[in-house]
Amino acid sequence: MHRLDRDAGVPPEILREARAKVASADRILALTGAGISAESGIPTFRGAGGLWRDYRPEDLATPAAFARDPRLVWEWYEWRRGLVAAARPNPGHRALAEFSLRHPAFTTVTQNVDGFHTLAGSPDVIELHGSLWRTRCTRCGAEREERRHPLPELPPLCACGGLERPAIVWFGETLPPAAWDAAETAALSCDLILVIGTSSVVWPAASLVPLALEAGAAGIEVNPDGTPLSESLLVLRGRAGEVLPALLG
Ligand code: BJW
Ligand code: ZN
Repeated sequence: MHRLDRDAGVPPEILREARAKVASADRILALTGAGISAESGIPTFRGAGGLWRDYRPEDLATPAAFARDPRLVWEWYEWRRGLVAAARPNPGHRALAEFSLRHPAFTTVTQNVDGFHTLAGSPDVIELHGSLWRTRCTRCGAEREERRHPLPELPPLCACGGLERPAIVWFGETLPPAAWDAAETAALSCDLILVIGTSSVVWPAASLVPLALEAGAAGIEVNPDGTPLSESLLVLRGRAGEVLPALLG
């Protein structure tokens, strides 16, 4: 039996059952959310200590908010870019990266914008909600990588003179079509979906889970709290940084 059983805080028989599902699955899809970066010190969106407790999300993460006050929205993103720049991937990200390098039929789909999966070494990460490290021009649409922090000017300007925005998917916006297509294809063809550190309330990302289950996949949830999808998944109730090394190691 795996040595990390007790450390992960998950009942050994549940962990055994979950490890058997991993061992028997050919194609695995991991869908991650803010909870996997919590142990890196990055606040999640919802729940205690949630990022938006002092800010209403609709004041910041919508196209209308940006049109009204681009500087305020950029200041919020600059704060978050600083938090992420000073933090590092944790054992949860690393367990996924190490496992996916050993299993080529492993796909990582993330709702996170922090880039930690790639930094931990996961190949070909599908970013559904964009990245803190890219900007898009609101005039000409040009996207570019921007890793500097702090930014020399707020809001940043494109070479065309247009205002740049974070290349992040805000409420009411559609997901990047190529990323969504790849995620949907992976969901429809996987044998096992791992649902890690997400409250599973934001759509369409959360819809990947029923899509995979209805196509015949098994499902495992890694989360210290319950979610609307917990009932249809094998639940490993614990923190990703502890559970994932025990599950995938
Ligand atoms: C741990 C842990 C540890 C803690 N280990 N776990 C009604 C009204 C208006 C809109 C809608 C509506 N109903 C549906 C919609 C659509 C909307 C939506 O889903 N809203 C819901 C909130 C209701 N969706 C959209 O608008 C999407 N677009 C769309 O639908 O387009 C079609 C359309 C077009 C035109 C009109 C209408 C529709 C776009 C969604 C974009 C989401 N963007 C955000 C913010 C981006 C800004 C930014 O990052 O700066 O993405 S929202 C925010 O939530 C962020 C996240 O990626 C996303 C998901 O959150 P996540 O990752 O699940 O985090 P949390 O905090 O919710 O949960 C953390 C979990 O971790 C918890 O469960 C903890 O227990 C757990 N945890 N510690 C493991 N150590
Ligand atoms: Zn431009």
